[in-house]
Amino acid sequence: MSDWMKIAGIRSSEITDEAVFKKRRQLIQASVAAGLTGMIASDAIADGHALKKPIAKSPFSTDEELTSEKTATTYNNFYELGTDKSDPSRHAQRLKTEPWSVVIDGECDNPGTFTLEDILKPHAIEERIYRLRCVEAWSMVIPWNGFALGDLLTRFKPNSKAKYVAFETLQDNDLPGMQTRALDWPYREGLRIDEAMHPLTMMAIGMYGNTIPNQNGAPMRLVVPWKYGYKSIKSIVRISFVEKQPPTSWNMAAPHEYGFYSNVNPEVSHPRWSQAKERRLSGETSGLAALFSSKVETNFMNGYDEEVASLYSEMDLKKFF
Ligand SMILES: Nc1nc2c(c(=O)[nH]1)N[C@H]1C(S)=C(S)[C@@H](COP(=O)(O)O)O[C@H]1N2
Ligand SMILES: [Mo]
Repeated sequence: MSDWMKIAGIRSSEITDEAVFKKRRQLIQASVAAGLTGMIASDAIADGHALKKPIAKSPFSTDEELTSEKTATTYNNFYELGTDKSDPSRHAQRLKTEPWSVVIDGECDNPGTFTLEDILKPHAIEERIYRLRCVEAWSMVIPWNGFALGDLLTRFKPNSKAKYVAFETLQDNDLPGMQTRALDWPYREGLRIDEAMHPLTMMAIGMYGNTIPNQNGAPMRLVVPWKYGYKSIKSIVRISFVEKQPPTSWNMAAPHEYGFYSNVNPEVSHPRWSQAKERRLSGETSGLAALFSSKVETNFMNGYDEEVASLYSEMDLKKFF
């Protein structure tokens, strides 16, 4: 049994059948339509299966060809471990993930410092095959294992002042990248509370059915599939409910290039390159081969616009990029 299943208290015999996730899909669709995203967690849990059993494959999954596990674990962005794509896997063992604790603070009724087990144990783990589209115009298709971030956040009872959620990565000066000024450490990211609560937003603790490797953000990282990859912050040690839009690492580094929203948008170019297409690192493409792989059109919101468009109906997405 893989570690993440142990951590989440799952027995391999508890894999649920197709009917269960079809039902969950209906629930989620109904809730999204009704704008009741905050209620999804309790509905699914009350349904009896979500608390203890993994759902084999989420209905949110894409059926595109998977990126090979080798590519997904050796071609990475994780600046704390170095800026080269091969640095994170080369220096992976320098990230110490045990013991791990997570601080939950800010505008909520149940703040505290929690062990990893406290954080993960109540959650059913499912597989979601999501594309992750990097702002550097490449993308991968990865089977992530995890659960909806909203299911975690609601446990801490955010109050009415919690308009945003801020996240921070581990800061450890022994990590090779942190001895440089590549970014202003710690790595920081943030979401508006409705984005954080959206059922597509995932806390991942595994990939390809295995515990998530250090270079991919062990022991837990976000995956926000309709936003550029840098929003999917790795190795999270702090989650803060805040009233004002929090500072985020790439936005602080270059505000004209990286906005707070960072929604995948082929119509809003990065000032130095187009975002209209992406190189799909599928199958075994890795390293140099990736540079020569063919380009595919980039979809608005990475193809999730039907699910997330309502979050932005009042906004000019060219201004709030
Ligand atoms: N802490 C931290 N999280 C991070 C990054 C980083 O440098 N540090 N890079 C981001 C970027 S730019 C991308 S594209 C994705 C890459 O995730 P992957 O290596 O698992 O594919 O992680 C994101 N999360
Ligand atoms: Mo990225």
